[in-house]
Amino acid sequence: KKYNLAIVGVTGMVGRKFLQVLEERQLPVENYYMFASARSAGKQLEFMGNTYIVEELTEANIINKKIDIALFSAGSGTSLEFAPKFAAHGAVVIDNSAAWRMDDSVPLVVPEVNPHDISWHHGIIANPNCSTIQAVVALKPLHDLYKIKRIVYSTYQAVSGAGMGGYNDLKNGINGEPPKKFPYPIAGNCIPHIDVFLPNGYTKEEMKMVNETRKILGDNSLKITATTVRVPVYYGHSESINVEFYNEFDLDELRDALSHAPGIVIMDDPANNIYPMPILAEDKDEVFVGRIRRDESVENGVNLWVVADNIRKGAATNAVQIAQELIKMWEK
Ligand code: A2P
Ligand code: 11C
Repeated sequence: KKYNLAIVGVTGMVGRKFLQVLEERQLPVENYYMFASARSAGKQLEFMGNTYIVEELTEANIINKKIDIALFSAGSGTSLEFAPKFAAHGAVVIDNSAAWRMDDSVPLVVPEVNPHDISWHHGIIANPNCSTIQAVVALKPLHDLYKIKRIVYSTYQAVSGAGMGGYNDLKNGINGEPPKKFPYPIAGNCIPHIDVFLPNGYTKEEMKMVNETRKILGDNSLKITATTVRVPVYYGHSESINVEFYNEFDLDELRDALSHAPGIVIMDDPANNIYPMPILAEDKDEVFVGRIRRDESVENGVNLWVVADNIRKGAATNAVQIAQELIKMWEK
């Protein structure tokens, strides 16, 4: 059987990457439908040897298309309004925005971590925040083995996480143009401010990491704190992750467990200057882990340095993987 697949926000940073990943992975698709805002309606788009016309996202344009799966990356407002409409017309929406992630009736899925959660969807499956995805891929095998007590996240996030606007702020900022997307220049700078500030003094990005990690790992007792920072890098988020376990661990065994876990590549040979960096992770689907070392200040602690392409594993690849798992489930 072949399916009808829609891409919503196809002209955006993540939308374009959806196309690239879909072409690489060759899902059993009968028809592709391309949607964006009225601004892009009528634009032509080349994809897998065919020309597609971008359609404006309206309810009239989605009925009668028999869409089975819709990959969304067009912002929270669009997802809030249109995901239920697609679901009502029989599609399963895989939504890259933050709109539905913490809704109790919506699974939040990273296929290497909690693929089983896909089965209880009600028409919407949420794709986590990019910085959460790469973190939980690395943490899941360790939580299974040693039970995590506390996590301290510190992130170094690429400008592409803020879409085309973020990308352009760095590109144009290098030539001295003032920023349009960020509150300060990002070229030659670090901005400890991603998404909006909340009453508790944290940013929304920081609280996404806290809440989404708990939901994906299925453990609301996890103690988590986060500081998220925008850095002048185009692609690839980097994270320092400090973890404390309830149980004792052996560092070699921990390293071995990570090296056998799905979706992870270990890059950890300090003697030869081998460690993950955004320039090495760019355009890769895996999560890269290095600088693995004991936290000598606590009883059962470890430090990890985790890097992944935020537009691939952090967004498009993870969503397409969910679509692949969904199709596998349907075909069982
Ligand atoms: P458009 O290019 O027509 O504005 P990015 O995250 O890179 O900024 O991309 C955002 C994506 O979401 C783009 O494809 C954009 O389309 C799309 N988008 C924004 N607002 C809407 C909307 N109201 N309806 C449909 N798509 C939208
Ligand atoms: C960033 N993590 O790097 C954000 C982008 O909730 O999907 C993703 C925002 C989200 O700016």
